[in-house]
Amino acid sequence: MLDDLVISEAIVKSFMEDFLQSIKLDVAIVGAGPAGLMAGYCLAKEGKKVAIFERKLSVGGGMWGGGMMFNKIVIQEESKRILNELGVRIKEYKKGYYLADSIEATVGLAFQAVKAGLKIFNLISVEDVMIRGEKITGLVLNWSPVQMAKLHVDPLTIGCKAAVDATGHDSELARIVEKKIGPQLKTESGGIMGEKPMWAEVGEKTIVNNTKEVYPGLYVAGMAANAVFGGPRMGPIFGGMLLSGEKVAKMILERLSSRTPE
Ligand code: 48F
Repeated sequence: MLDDLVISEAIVKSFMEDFLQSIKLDVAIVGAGPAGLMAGYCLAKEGKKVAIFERKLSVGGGMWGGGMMFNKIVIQEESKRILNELGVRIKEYKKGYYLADSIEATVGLAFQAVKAGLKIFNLISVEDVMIRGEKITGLVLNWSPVQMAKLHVDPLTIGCKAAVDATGHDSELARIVEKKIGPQLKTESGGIMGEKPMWAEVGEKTIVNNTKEVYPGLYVAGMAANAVFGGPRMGPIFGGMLLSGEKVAKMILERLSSRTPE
């Protein structure tokens, strides 16, 4: 016999345990697109306490939809090894161009990341940051339906040693920092440089270079990196997103390991 109340109790208790575990994180990632998921996968694999907060019901960001809803993605030579490691099948199309099914790539990445220990909180939007001593020390969260319904409900906060803006084209975290404290980002102008027109060849290279710390404690990865530092967009080629997620994880791991214990 199944008791409906036990089902409810199991869900509420276990969610609360997860949430309490995430009140103090090593790394908080915002956005569960390919860059955020890849960063989370790499950090979780190294045993870091890491969670992603994702506004939508689904993870995967812009990867599900392939190009113009044709659900295939293209990746290049340099990122083949990542899909191989994740167990996502790829097929050579022409020399240097590889194809994957966008659904398989999205679920494969998300599944491996969760199995590695990444905690994903969906339906939660990050609406602000906490800054102490000129450094990001935490994020301000609210339920996405609260934002959508424009309800006047105060948010809650979580703490982190490092935060990743993986919010895609909108680069929402960097934008919040710019809005709240002025042009103090580590860009040429101090503000958000803005994304440039589509150019896959250049965009895929700059996205990795632009994956950096943009304000103390805040890193940008994926499309947000090009939006903040002024690189081009690149459409349905996803290798750069994965490489950017991998790079930001590596940078944060180095930073965390060089820190004196708190
Ligand atoms: O847009 P998205 O997939 O970012 P990405 O990982 O990948 C970009 C590609 O999809 C594509 C491209 C390929 O060439 O250019 O655009 O850089 O995923 C970003 C995720 O962040 C969530 C959003 O719902 C999406 O799933 N997001 C954005 N703002 C917030 C957020 C926020 N304030 N709080 C929580 N989630």
